[in-house]
Amino acid sequence: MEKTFVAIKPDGVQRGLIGKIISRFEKKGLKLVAMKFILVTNELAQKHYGEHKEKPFFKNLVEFITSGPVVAMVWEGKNAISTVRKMMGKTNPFDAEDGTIRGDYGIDIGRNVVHGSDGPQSAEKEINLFFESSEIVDWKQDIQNWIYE
Ligand code: IDP
Ligand code: MG
Repeated sequence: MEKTFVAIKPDGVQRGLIGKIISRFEKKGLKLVAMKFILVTNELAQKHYGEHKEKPFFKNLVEFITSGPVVAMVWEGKNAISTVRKMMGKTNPFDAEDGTIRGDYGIDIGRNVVHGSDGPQSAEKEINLFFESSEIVDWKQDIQNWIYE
């Protein structure tokens, strides 16, 4: 099954949205396989957001993501990457549909509450950046027959 990297950003943590956000992924039927509560170092932030290095918002983005704790997670499921992206909504909360995480909880593009990998390559890169392979938990979700045909 596909795995994706998801993070609740410092704004989501500060605003007390950890439980609400995790609950959405749980209710969807995705399986949590790794999770930790961490401060992102400058070095990790630079690597994680490396593709945006030349963008005008890069400096603020790195400052923001290192400004307070984040919840780093790996979720697994059929089409987990695109499922999470759909549940998060568009990057700018203003454009994100109601019912998506960013649509329901955000206003500003620089405070959009969650991160989710945008494809198989970034998922692999991001999971490996944030987690040791020993931290990924291999477990059987007993209700799987009620989530998948
Ligand atoms: P994504 O998070 O939906 O994948 P990306 O384009 O990869 O969006 O951008 C990474 C993060 O950088 C966004 O989630 C957002 O927090 C921030 N960001 C993107 N574009 C802008 C912008 O134009 N101004 C400020 N911040 C931005
Ligand atoms: Mg992205």
